[in-house]
Amino acid sequence: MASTTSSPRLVTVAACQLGPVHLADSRQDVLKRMLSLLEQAAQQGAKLAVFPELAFTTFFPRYLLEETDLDQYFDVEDPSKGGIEQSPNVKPLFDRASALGIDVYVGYAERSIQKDGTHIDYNSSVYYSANANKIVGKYRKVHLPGTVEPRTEPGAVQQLEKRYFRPGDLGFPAFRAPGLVEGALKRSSGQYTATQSAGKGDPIIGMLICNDRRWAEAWRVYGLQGMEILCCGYNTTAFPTTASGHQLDHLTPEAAEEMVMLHHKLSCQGNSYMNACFSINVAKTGAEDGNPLVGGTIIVHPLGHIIKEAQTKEDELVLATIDLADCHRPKSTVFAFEKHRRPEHYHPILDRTGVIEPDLL
Ligand code: CDV
Repeated sequence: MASTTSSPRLVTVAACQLGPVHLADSRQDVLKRMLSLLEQAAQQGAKLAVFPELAFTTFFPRYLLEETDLDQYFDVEDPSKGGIEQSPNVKPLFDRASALGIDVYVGYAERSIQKDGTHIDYNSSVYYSANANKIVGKYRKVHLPGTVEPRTEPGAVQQLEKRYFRPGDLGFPAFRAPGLVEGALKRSSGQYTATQSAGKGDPIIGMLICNDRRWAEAWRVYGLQGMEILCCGYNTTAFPTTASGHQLDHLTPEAAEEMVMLHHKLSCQGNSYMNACFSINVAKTGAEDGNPLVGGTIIVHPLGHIIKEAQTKEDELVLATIDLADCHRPKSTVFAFEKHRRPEHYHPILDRTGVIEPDLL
């Protein structure tokens, strides 16, 4: 697809898909796999490596666990001791990223220690900048699927994110990633109006986690901050379930997986198009202890097409060189929000959560 006429802002990005992580796999082994993907990405010129949701462990919300069994899955963030970058489970990834000059998005289970010593748990991601040598972005998953109480029907699949995590409290904060593209306009470069500097600064990044990618509102809040790259890691069950946690019995496993893949791609492609941004959507995939997760790691263009797609359900690097200038034409034409949006008619989006149907005739 041809670039727009604005100057190219090229960056090579890597979606670091992970194959299954089983209950018996040690944190160290998983970290080794992630480091290997990071090395390969850097060798091939990538400046950004995106890992899945809850990357370091199996997708534990599928199990009903006691508090003591849960602890092992979390990384503790204690303001008095430092954040996730101090965790021995994670630090080597960021140290290596700094040495290789490659940024990292990674999902993890966050145990946030409060002033009174209690903790709140979140399903989180951070963006580590190699250029800044620190975390420059943080996100806590807002849309938590599943139930608080375990489903009781025989054979039901559990999805206990609502039990283990609190909904994210940070909103959808876009941020700029320094050093990702060459020649980015800086505040110190001079006085520019917002129109003059639009699309010329350091890349604007947004982060979502798994189920969030299905919610247009989340993308739009980032879109309204000029997001150019959306990073999203996921663990998505390879079959759609009913409200009671059962597989749809009229579908073969193949048809079920095809449907899950369709909805995943529709969400990523549609929302990338409607917000004129690239998106890097990265799976943890394969069967974790017999529990199938869909693959479908994709890098999507602002015009909605898939640039690159994973071919396996294993650890796999999906690499693409993207031109952020490609966001510019749709952002200044069909999706020039300032010209065409009509927020005076969007009240129901803020005023209600669920559906209110028109009165019966
Ligand atoms: N980890 C997830 O958020 N998974 C959900 C499943 C449960 C539907 C998803 O939206 O992919």
